[in-house]
Amino acid sequence: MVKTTIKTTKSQEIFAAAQNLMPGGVSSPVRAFKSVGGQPIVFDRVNGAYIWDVDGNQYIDYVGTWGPAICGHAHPEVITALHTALEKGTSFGAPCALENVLAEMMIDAVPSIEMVRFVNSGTEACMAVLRLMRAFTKRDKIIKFEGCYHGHADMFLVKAGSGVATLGLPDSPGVPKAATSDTLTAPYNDLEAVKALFEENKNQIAGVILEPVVGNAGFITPDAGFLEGLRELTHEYDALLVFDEVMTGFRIAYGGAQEKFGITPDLTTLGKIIGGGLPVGAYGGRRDIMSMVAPAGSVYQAGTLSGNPLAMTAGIKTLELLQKPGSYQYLERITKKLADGLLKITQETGHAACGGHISAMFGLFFTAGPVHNYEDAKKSDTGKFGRFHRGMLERGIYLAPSLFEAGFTSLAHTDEDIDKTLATAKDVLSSL
Ligand code: HOZ
Repeated sequence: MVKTTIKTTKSQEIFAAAQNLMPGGVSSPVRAFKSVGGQPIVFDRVNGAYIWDVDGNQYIDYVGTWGPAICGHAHPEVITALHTALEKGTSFGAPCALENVLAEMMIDAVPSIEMVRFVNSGTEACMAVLRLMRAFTKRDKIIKFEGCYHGHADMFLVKAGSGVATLGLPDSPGVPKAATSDTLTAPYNDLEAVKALFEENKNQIAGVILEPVVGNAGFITPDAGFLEGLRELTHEYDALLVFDEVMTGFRIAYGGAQEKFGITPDLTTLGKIIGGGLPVGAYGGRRDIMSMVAPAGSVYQAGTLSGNPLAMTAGIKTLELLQKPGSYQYLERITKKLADGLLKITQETGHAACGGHISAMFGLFFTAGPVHNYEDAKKSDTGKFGRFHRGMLERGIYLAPSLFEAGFTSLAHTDEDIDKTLATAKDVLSSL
């Protein structure tokens, strides 16, 4: 481990106390830094592209609270809108006009969405969509891909990405065999494997769910024809296609991966950006399928805080900011500069690496690659990534503390931030 050079006394004290209060000292596993080594940082505040820890150290942030902060943290227009909404209270637990506004914005933006239901997290959205897939098709089996992460519901904890991959966990204890017996898996980007599963399980598969661009096994893009092939196969076998766009929605294009790649799934899950930094999730899709959700139909799903006025407000304002002309051109330009720059530096400093970006999402693997799936991603040098992560952190750059998480940029990241990040990467990679 690289010796700590920044002062992190308060972080250490707070994190040590947290160990006795919360499992592993955290509210979600990846942030415990288990796979990168070293002391996790305890944060105090965020603004724009920056994040400050409790010891007063400032970092350029490429985590963006795991995706929602695409306009930059604490955007003044989001904060002002939230202040106004806050005056009216924090939760109604009843219909609220803001839900209509955000729902209409999502229906206008995302090709597959004709109706939408708000929930409180991406996990909840994926749990609900699975029930709906099964109810609509009257079939129980589903296909997911190795390394894709669809939240922590039992049925999806099979070869899952994100924290499960980060910690190298086997499928989780506490998940009954029965809960996952209908979850079939295939390697990402492998259409033949998907076809074989459909053949072996004729008339039993409700549908295929995937991250159309993977962000939870590192950043992995779909090969040419993969998404098209899935659309054709799901049509051929009368199954549904579901895009989990919790990460990619409103990030890799305003209309998400389905707009970017021109493939329209039957159903879509969303989260992160649509809540502008407040807890939110949503699922939506074809009107005939969504009409089955209670109380319009009989597929039950509910939530006390769903459609919360604060989350709706932050989401609406965030989408309005993203609609401004030039937003996605800017995100593409600065993220390309960062991703291309990082690759060039790895070459110059003699480290085998591969990676890339789409719009405001990027990744870097320490393997010559190419990385088409989770097995390829696992070939990346974990130890080197840990040393790289620590070196960057100690020089003021905060990257996701896991090889198996994508990186995120925002409208607040400047050319200066990218230049500083690249100069720092050169310094760190030269020393590894
Ligand atoms: N699952 C999220 C990232 N893909 C959150 C990770 C964490 O905070 O532990």
